[in-house]
Amino acid sequence: MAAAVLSAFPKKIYAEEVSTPIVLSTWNFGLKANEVAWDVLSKNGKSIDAVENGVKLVEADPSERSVGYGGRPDRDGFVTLDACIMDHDQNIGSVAYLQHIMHPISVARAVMEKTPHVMLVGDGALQFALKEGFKKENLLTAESEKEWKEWLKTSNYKPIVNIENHDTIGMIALDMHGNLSGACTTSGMAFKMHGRVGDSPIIGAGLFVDNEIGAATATGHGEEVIRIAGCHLVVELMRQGRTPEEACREAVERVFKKQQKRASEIQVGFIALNKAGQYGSYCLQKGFSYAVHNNRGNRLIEADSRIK
Ligand code: SD4
Repeated sequence: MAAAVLSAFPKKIYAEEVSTPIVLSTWNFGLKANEVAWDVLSKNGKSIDAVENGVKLVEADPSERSVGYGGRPDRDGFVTLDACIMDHDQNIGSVAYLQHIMHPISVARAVMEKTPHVMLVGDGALQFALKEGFKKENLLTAESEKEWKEWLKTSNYKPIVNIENHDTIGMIALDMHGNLSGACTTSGMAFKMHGRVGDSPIIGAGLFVDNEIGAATATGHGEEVIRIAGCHLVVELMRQGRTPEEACREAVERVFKKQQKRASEIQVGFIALNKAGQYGSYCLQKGFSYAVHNNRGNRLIEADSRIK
């Protein structure tokens, strides 16, 4: 790695043993997503391909009920998806409130690579996806429909903290070329208002990458992540010399300070990776895990939390 890049970090960071390539992703399902990403990274592949392929596994899995196919619908029974992607060159692409497409992350990548824009939403995003050859599909599974009908009996919107230990998948990776990329994809909060968009497709909120410094991605209550421009904040804190964990902790602390009265009802979790390959995480509520894969293997780590 170039000395110029390393000199941006305090000595204690790069003096530690670091191992690259490396990939990190949110929640328990990050373990299987990391395997796919690792396949790309370990063969000298690009981080942008690693993160796209990694999260696609989860998007296509109907048993994962908070991302892509099989995701829980909004209050009106529509599965609406949010996703974004960012590479080492500050190329960005995003889709929000997209319906009927199994892989919103790949549509986001197509927005990044094939349009003069950075974000497409709703019907425009769908039309673009269809033009690009993506297939129109029904993403509402019988299980999610059943759960939605049950929910309609009370229609009480009360997001559950750490729902089944897997929520949005956010993935950040550093490849053998020293390049960082990230991807983030979700079906959003279950039974949200129709038209609601969370943090996950918003560059700077649910995901941010600066190839000179590091990358971060978020999970949890998107409204709270957007309020503090979460992932941009985490990367900027790393720029100021914080370790990835310190940066995540400071961002979570900002959420906590402003939301103390309802802090026990919300979750926010960040994972971060710096240019030197050092990583870390922090969350508001206990129970958030993330997966890390490097040359030493793939493992799940429980993030430290503000509320114990
Ligand atoms: C959202 N951040 O739509 C996503 C969902 C999530 O835990 O991660 N929930 O707000």
